[in-house]
Amino acid sequence: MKKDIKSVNYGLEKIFDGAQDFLPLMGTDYVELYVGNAKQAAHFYKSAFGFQTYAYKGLETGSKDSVSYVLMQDKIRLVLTSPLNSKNPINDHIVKHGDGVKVIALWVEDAKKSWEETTKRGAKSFMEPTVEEDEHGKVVRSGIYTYGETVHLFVERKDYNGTFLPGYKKIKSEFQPQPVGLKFIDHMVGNVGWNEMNTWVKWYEEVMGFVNFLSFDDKQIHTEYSALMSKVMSNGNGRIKFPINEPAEGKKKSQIEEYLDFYEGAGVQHIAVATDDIIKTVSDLRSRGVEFLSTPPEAYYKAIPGRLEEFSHELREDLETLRKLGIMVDADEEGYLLQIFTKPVQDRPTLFFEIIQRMGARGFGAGNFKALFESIEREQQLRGTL
Ligand code: TYF
Ligand code: FE
Repeated sequence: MKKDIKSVNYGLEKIFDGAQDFLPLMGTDYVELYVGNAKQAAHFYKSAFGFQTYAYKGLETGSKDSVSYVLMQDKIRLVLTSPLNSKNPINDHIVKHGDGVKVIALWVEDAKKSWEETTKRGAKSFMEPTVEEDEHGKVVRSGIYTYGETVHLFVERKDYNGTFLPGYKKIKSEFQPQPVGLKFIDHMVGNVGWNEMNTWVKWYEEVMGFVNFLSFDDKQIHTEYSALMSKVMSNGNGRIKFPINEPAEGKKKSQIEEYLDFYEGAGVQHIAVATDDIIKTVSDLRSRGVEFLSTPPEAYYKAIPGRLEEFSHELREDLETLRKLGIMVDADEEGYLLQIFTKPVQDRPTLFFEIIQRMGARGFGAGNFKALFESIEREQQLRGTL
């Protein structure tokens, strides 16, 4: 496995090397989840994950059909949306998928051009370029479908200085739990159906101008029981990274298959959020009741000093503290990374979160895949889905 990491071609040179990026992305603008009860979900993300109340639309602001709570933590904006009556099509999304990510919104300079460039390359339109205005200026948004019923919105806000988007009002809450140190979205992972990974890799290449940044096949990603394949897509400046997973044949049911069964199709599997103090972040999250996958065995932690030594990296954190918190460590020649995964954050075993701290490494924790998947399989066992 170490050999594979060493031989990695990060691929971004392709875009930097002369070619014009037809879809310049400045970052993730927001992530919107469709949920059954946005008010309660907002409370959970505030009290457990340390998000702060930021903006709102609902009956009080004249929004008769849906309600949205916008939460913020450093650069991360999370929108939680619920329908207010049975006629709203958001219901169909929730009935089919349960709570989950509907929108990955990307921050762009020109939303109209983003829509034109992507639809002319084959993207299916979700929303034609639309201008929304209020006394603070205007926002232009447009959107395209990606895998499953998930969409990418392009958000142009250079002529806007209001709170979030027109139609939302800024709100303050008496209840403001302290942030836990989540900084920005590092990557968001999609699970797609059997043999569909390469279709979506090609789609991100052709439609969005992304490059295949890293790949893992089922020979690398497997346990005794199950397997999966994964390819990481990145935009030109590396700010947007979307790994795409597909299930692979194993002795038992892959976690990707379990996801597809319960989400009833392709969708976002996990949101990885970056912190620069994972020990504090994970300690806080644990004390607030966030549940993480079971911790790797003793033998896993015994092997870490060797892994780091192989690449001549010095671990700045105390290994015993990392072990107690269940934080995993992976290394490559550029540096190391620290990561941990929550259990699913809703009743269906679908969406979960990853907390990641990069100490130079640009990978995705390939050295941890085995320990991680064994931990996921212990959960699958309990659910009777392995
Ligand atoms: O994003 C990644 O690739 C890592 C590892 O089902 C990973 O976080 C890959 C597949 C998966 C869970 C985590
Ligand atoms: Fe990840």
